[in-house]
Amino acid sequence: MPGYFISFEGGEGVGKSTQIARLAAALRAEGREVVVTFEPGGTELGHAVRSILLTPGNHVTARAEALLYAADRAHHVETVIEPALAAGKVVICDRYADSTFAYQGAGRALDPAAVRSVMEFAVAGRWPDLTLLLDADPRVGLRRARGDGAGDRIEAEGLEFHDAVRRGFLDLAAAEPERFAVVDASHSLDEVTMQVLRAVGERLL
Ligand code: Z5A
Repeated sequence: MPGYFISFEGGEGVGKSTQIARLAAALRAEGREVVVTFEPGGTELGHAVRSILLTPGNHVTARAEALLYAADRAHHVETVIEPALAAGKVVICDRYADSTFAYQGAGRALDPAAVRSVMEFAVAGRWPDLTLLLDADPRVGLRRARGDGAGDRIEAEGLEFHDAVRRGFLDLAAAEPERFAVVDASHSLDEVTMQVLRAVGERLL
């Protein structure tokens, strides 16, 4: 069976990790080999980069931030994603290049062409076969993700930032409807799972 690459995207607390675990279980029950991974941090190097990027109080400029996410991704693609796809596995990745377009491009207002060129270099031609965008008002997601706390360095940004990120994701989905499936993540966990399974079932052979 050929490998298949699925990414999950969306704002904080939209339910990506929960839905990924459910999708992986459903695919394994059908006999598929599944690798679940994430960014930033799906490798040893990524773990170190993640800690720089998300520790509250760290000063990281916007361009440096984009490049650190890109470095994590380049290493992750080459050492985890490509080998798993070559072995015919389904790879499910919690966040990928679209997060950089949305957070650093739209959220930090970096030059979109520059961000795209860095992303092309980082992913080396590997784009997801399917991207599930879990979409919800940031107020819903942040409440779920933060609980009572202030969250990590990026969660702690204001609502204006998270609204721009959401618009960024929706613009990406509108520009590439053949790759994206947009799921309304404001519904209950089970309803969201049904939408996810339907979208994957329609595309994954
Ligand atoms: N970032 C970036 O800026 N640029 C990049 O290129 C990349 C990332 C790759 C990574 O954070 C941060 O890095 C992220 C973007 C930035 N910004 N922040 N912060 P992360 O990996 O630590 O976290 P995250 O990806 O934002 O995910 P999350 O906050 O952990 O949430 P989630 O995985 O989407 O949700 P969850 O853990 O499945 O659910 C959260 C809670 O909500 C949990 O208690 C669930 O039970 C509950 N939940 C989920 N769905 C529902 C529904 N439908 N109803 C009710 N309750 C629900």
